[in-house]
Amino acid sequence: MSPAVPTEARPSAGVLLLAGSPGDLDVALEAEETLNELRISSRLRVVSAHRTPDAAVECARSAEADGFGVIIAFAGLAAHLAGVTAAHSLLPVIGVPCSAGPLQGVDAVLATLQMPSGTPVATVAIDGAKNAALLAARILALHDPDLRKRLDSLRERDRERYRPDRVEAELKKRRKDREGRGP
Ligand code: C2R
Repeated sequence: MSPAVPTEARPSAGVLLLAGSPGDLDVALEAEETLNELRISSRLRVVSAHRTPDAAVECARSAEADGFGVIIAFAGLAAHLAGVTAAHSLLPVIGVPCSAGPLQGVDAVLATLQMPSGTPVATVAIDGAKNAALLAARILALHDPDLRKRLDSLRERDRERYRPDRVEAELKKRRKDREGRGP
């Protein structure tokens, strides 16, 4: 049986980042940072399925021809951007529900998650920009062995932070701080 993951090297496609409003940009920039760390090219645009529907549809339709392999859509409130994007592209779409308004993302997480059958959106946590970028990277890494290595090193670096001796040192420091504060 042939392997499921091709082993030949191919340059990785980029990631298209779509934010529903300038208010979502801080979350979107966190994803951009992670993609930069992994040396994955990306383009960040603000488009809205509600306010600029033609531009949103155009972005989704041209994304594949523009060299993107995954789309990440960031939106809060009644978040339709990821769903509309998935309706107009066959690329994998990851939805990031953004914390906004009185419900702080609970509305957006349901809107992004509860897609009707036939139009898939992979939904991450509220403001889960880093995981969205890492998930996009894992998808692209299926066809890019070098990217796979970079992902592996990044994960190793993250794991370092939770090494038992480091966690133990943190525990000691916190105990000391609490003692210092008195009863
Ligand atoms: P403003 O702060 O600009 O009023 O936006 C945005 O993602 C933002 O979180 C408030 C929230 O409205 C969201 N929005 C959507 C869409 N367009 C804008 N959910 C969409 O296309 O789904």
